[in-house]
Amino acid sequence: MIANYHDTIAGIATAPGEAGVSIIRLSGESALEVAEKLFRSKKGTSVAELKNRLLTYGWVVKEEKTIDEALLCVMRGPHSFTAEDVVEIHCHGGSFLTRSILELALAHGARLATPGEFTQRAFLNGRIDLTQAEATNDLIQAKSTLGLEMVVNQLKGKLYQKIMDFKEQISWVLALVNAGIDFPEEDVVFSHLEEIKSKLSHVAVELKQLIHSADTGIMVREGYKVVLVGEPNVGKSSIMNALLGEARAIVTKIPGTTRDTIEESCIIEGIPISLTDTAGIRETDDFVEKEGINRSFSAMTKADLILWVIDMESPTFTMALPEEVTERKVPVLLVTNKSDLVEAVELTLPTAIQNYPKIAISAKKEQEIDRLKQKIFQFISGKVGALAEDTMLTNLRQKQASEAALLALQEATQALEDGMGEEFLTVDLTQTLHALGDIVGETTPDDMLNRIFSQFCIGK
Ligand SMILES: Nc1nc2c(ncn2[C@@H]2O[C@H](COP(=O)(O)OP(=O)(O)OP(=O)(O)O)[C@@H](O)[C@H]2O)c(=O)[nH]1
Ligand SMILES: [Mg+2]
Repeated sequence: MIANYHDTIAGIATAPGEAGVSIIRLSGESALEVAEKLFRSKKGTSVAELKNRLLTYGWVVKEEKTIDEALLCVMRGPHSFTAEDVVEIHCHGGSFLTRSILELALAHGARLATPGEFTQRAFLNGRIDLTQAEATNDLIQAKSTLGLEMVVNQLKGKLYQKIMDFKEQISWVLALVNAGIDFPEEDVVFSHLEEIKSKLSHVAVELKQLIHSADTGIMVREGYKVVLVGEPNVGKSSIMNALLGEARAIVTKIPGTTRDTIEESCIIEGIPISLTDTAGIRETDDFVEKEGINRSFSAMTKADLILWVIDMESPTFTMALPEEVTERKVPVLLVTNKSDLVEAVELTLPTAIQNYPKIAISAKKEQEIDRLKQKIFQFISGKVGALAEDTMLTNLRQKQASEAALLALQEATQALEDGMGEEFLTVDLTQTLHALGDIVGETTPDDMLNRIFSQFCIGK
């Protein structure tokens, strides 16, 4: 994809399906030429003469036959999204029509854009860094207001600036160390020791904070995973429905109703939640149910919070959490359900689960559902404390590159403290710079870049 990025690409920028308007986007050296062949402005002005960023009314033509009425916009590089010449054709939104116009553009010399290729070009042409490119995609997929705010900060280049600031400080130290190698008689490193130490420790502290922010960033971007588990018939599906405010999962009085995991999204206090209902856990010979129960356990291992549902009217305690979950210390909230059927809401619980926080509700009567939501939010709010900061890491890739940078930086600091030679310091500092470059995409290998952009939607 990177090798031939000077050709002209075309893609449908709007969502597939019927719509009022669709947009076909062209980008590359011959974008205007391709547009010239398929568009006739009402006034007869050629595409090459059209002013930048103005919509021009006209018709899309195929072999001089009009196939649509359209508006065309020219954005000449470098002042465009990709920094190349870009043309947008705003046509009517029929899916056949939109595809026909795209095919026309391809017939006139454009190549079909791969997913994310427009953004990839913006990145390759230096208009945005990798974190901004990722933010562009995240913006499209944002699930909540909070997620949007976070991504907009990244889109504005706040993370990029922070990383660039780190790089500047490390480069300054590296320059001194190199000077020390070139002029050994002056002992440059020793005479700047305090300043060097303070710069390295400052960057290390800030990097640690950033790494710490990643869990929150990823959670806000992807959603906080809440999983409903428990024995059959305790009311898991009823709680799922009450939290969603719709009858999404099947509820019956027959134990073993839910066979497969069901995942849905909802928002609690601005945080996107991914809610999973699971098959009730019990010993069974039924092959299908067994498979469902395996899935229940697998959902538990991915949970950020487990809602362990217990039937207050006839409590049984044969279920146990898998080791993986207890080892990972996944928070558990005991939800004692069917409070409408019992007089006293106090339950005698086995010692193993006694200390988990609990809440009594009635899913059927929709009692205490708001309080359950608040409780869920309390679990999350410990994590979203870091949201006050405006710069966060938002995906695993950024987190891993930051961890690599921190590790190399810690090694540099250690080398300095151990009085190792400048050559050792140079290696560690260069590695730190390399890992920092990875975060913003400066040193990211091509195959990794291709993988990142291929996850984008087509036309972006
Ligand atoms: N009285 C009362 N009945 C409830 C309550 N919650 C659920 N039920 C009833 O309990 C039965 C089982 O509810 P479900 O939501 O299907 O239970 P489940 O845990 O999803 O069951 P499985 O899918 O079989 O594991 C149904 O008859 C519900 O109407 C409640 O709060 N009060
Ligand atoms: Mg169920």
